[in-house]
Amino acid sequence: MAKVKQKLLFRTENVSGGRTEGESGSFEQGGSAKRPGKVNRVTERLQARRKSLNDSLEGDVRAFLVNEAELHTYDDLTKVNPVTPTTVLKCLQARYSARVFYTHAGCTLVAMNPFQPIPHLYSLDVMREYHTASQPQDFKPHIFIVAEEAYRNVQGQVEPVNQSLVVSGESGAGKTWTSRCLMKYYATVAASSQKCQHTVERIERRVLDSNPIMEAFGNACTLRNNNSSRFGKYIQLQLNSSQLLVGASVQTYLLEKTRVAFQAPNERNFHIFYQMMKGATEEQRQEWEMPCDQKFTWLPNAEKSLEEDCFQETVEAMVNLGIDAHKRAQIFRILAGLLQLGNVNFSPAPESEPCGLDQQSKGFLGKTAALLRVPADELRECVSIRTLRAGKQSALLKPCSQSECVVRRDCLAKVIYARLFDWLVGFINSSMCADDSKWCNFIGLLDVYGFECFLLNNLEQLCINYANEKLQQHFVAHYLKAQQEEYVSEGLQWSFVRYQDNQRCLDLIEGNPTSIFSLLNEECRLNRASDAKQFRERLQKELSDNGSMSWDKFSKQPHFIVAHYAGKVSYQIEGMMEKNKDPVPPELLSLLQKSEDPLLQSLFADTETEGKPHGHSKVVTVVSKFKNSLENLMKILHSTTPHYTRCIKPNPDCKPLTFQKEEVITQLEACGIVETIHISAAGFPIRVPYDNFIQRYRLISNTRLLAQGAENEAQIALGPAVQDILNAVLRTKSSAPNNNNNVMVHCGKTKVFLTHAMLELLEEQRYRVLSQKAFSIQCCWRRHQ
Ligand code: AD9
Ligand code: MG
Repeated sequence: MAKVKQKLLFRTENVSGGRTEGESGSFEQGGSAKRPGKVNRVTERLQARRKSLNDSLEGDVRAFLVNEAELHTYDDLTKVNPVTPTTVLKCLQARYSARVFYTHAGCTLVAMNPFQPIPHLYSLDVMREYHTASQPQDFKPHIFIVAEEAYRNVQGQVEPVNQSLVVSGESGAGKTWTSRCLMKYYATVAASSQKCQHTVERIERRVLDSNPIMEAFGNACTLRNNNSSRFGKYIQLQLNSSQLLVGASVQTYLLEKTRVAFQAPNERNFHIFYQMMKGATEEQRQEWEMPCDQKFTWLPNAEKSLEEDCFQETVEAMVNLGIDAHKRAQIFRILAGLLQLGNVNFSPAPESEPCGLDQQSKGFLGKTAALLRVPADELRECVSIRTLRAGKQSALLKPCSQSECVVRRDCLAKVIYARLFDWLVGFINSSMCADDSKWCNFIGLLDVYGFECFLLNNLEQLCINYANEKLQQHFVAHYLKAQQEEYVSEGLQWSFVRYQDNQRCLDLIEGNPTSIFSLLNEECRLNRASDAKQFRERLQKELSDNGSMSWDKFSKQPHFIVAHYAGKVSYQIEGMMEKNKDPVPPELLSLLQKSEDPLLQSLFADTETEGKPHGHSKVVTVVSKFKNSLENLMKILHSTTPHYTRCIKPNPDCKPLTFQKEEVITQLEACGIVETIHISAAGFPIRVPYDNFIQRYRLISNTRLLAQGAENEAQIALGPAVQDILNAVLRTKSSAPNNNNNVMVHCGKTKVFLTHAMLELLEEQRYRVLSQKAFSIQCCWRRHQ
């Protein structure tokens, strides 16, 4: 007997409910999920363990819900039962160990980065397999399923529907890699026309060749990724009525132009500079004043050898896109000029005099001027003397301090690089874009920077995280729709799911009339000296009733904290207003407009150089521009059918095939997978096929399986037995007040849908029945003694 008792106690300890405290309130009948009325000892123990159960499911309930040995076989994370961050993590880990890198998560695809080439995973044969399959969804999860689904959807059953593939994830997770993979897929499967082979081939080539160019100019080696994209990108692949790729257009977002003049320790400048330094011919070296042994301040860590340093590949791509030799020479000469500019240093001078330049700096300034085709003395004057305009005619010249000279020098480099990048994007577009009459639908690929939270965060991170909030809102709306469809197909009602949306956080950042952005813009428009403390006080006064904002009481620097869906981020206010204004001294713009280099001149041709009278300048701020471009992007996304791919970086050191749990769970949170799980938990996260359910709980009602039917008729065949069991359980708690059992269980067409609370009730009742049986056996045994 002692043995039996011990076993039963063990069972009680291991009965699990798995619901976290917060979730119980998310049901429509709020109180129903909480256990009202008399709480017996078993329930107490169950409740005490409830929180930890989510993290560590143990014993036979886990065995009943999740079969650990088979976790790697789960192709869809939402089918892991129950869906909790821990079970999802274990499933991903099991799959990663089994070298399976793609897993569905409902309507999302999770892509784990293997950090090493996986032979044959992306071969032409595999592409063909997915493309020609009658049901690609039945194949193993793969980025090609998403690609193919979007491709088939474009045709639409009723009318064609544009598609968007949104690829997100943190730096180094594999977004750009995935986007390239998708582009190759379409360039292959959408290019089979025999008739216009020549044009199609050319356009495919151009579309693919846009990648090395944009990566050379927009990517850099950072601490997180050797080939980190320093801009966001949305590329539209244009398809004609026969589903052939006939063109493409690309839109970029928020290039990190500061990198031209500032590289964090152990990071590098944009790849193109290193490519030039390593790949230049002797003749080019002479022209660019770039001997092999020349050290450039803005070219740190040049000794590091990367596969991205291939100049020849970039040049070939430029040739294929139609950038002729003359234009290429102009582009590279301008870039060489920027490198020279970085070596110009200023020495302090008395207040009434311009800063000095030593012999070396004079030399570099001269080379810069020659390469940019501007007069050297004017260049020197522009970076070291400010022109103050009091009225229309009079102008006052004021020498800049040493630090002001550095700011102006860096500003010159940044504005030239940013405009050159935009020009390149424009050129690429003109070279790839098809005539409106030639295409009718598109598949859009979005490769944007993921959520960022560093030790110090400023305007760049605020913009990036704001973009992620927007995308998350879009994703949640889309995910809920997909969930709703699943519920409806199982014959369930939908109104039970309540979830927390991120509208409040978005209102805080971009809302009208008062938000962080609006206050920031107002400060910039007032054109007064930027005062971080004053700005923080305004934020505190005007936005403190928004619960998404808080303050770091202990910080000496003026900061504010925003509670994003992916976590809290503390933003530095110091420097934020200046970054938002992003001013370019008019003297610099005038100088560049006078350049004898036609390309450089054209980059600034439309720019207004005369400053408006003090206090009335209409500043188009960084956040206004970004908000506008993001709103346009959201409009496009809303008008398309979205497909989400979440890339996950399994370890911070980019080591091949290494899975670190903490690293992964943080990203699952940041990319919204955990949020998705919470949403799914707000409904009926435990879904048990009828026969499994009956096998485990039949002893509760002594039900007999009177009817046996075909599997697809589960509801008819097994429904009464399931109902018997549920009735038996629900009878035991029918005396409880506020008890609406409808929200705890639903019988779908093939499965029973349970809340965690209902699972607890079932387990509790099962335990009671087992205890009673054990007790009867004990009595019986004693009587026979
Ligand atoms: V960043 O935000 O631009 O800094 P990404 O774009 O998310 O970042 P990227 O695509 O550049 O990351 O991937 C980083 C590296 O991971 C690549 O250079 C590859 O070496 C590696 N990678 C990514 N995905 C795969 C894959 N499916 N197979 C093999 C991969 N290697
Ligand atoms: Mg990238």
